[in-house]
Amino acid sequence: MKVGYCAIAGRPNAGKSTLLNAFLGVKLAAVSRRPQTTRAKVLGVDSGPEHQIVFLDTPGLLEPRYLMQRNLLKIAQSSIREADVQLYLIDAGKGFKEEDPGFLAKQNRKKTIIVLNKMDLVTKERLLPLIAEVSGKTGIDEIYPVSALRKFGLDMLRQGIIAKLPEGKPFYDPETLTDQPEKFFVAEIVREKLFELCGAEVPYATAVVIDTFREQEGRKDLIQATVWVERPSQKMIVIGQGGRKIKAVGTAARRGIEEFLGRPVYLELFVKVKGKWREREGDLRELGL
Ligand SMILES: Nc1nc2c(ncn2[C@@H]2O[C@H](COP(=O)(O)OP(=O)(O)OP(=O)(O)O)[C@@H](O)[C@H]2O)c(=O)[nH]1
Ligand SMILES: [Mg+2]
Repeated sequence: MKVGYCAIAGRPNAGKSTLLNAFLGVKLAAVSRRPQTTRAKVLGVDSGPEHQIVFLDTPGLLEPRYLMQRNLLKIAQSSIREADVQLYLIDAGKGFKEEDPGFLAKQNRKKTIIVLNKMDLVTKERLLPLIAEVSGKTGIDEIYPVSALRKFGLDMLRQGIIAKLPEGKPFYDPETLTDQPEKFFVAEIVREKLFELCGAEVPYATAVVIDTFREQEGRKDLIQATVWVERPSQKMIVIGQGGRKIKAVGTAARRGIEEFLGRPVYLELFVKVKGKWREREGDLRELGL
């Protein structure tokens, strides 16, 4: 069997988490229209009769400006180093950016596959010039056009990944989808809804911690989560007029969690302030970042 790790890397918002979900056919990773949604390595296992690809979704690559972003870059880079194959995603609608060669230069070329994602937004005429530009600037000619959202080009890409994997025994049972606990995904679903429903800046200042995750005999599971923000003004935005915003976040998150877990739950959200947590080592550790 062909078995190994495949890191999904690229600039923020390129569609890395969407691609992971598309490969697995399950909504595992948080996706939003805003850049810098993913903050942790998310592992997803794709098993077939003759292959097992262990995908690692990573935070978007960018020049870090504060401590949390530096930590995120380290997470992405360590996944890329560990992996047998690296996918480098480019948003085909936006094209190749000056930063891309810099990020690619640091990586082992032999294990890199370039993925032109969001091809549904690009005309066919743009494809060949784009491929020529990208291969010219990177020297990498393994380039696959796909649409993670519309799910095309994925089978070819999967074959391309498998071809680069070593032979080996599977790491995971074929039924396994991930190694993260349910709690992790529950927190991610809440965070995804904050990204969807709160104003432009606020989601970046939020972290979600699950305080209680309790199965209850004969009743729905109880989940209590704290949404940490950095300033009282952000707390007001997250709570909203008469609590309307947090209620909407809670309802959307509960639906997502129920779909993910396949069972009904009670979800209670609390909003609390922890000043400048994104810049403090200890706070980041406590919040699992
Ligand atoms: N049209 C189109 N949109 C896409 C495609 N793939 C992803 N998107 C959209 O692009 C946005 C970002 O997607 P994500 O999957 O969160 O991107 P990401 O690379 O994981 O972003 P970070 O985690 O922030 O680095 C979302 O609004 C997606 O719906 C695609 O193939 N076509
Ligand atoms: Mg992501």
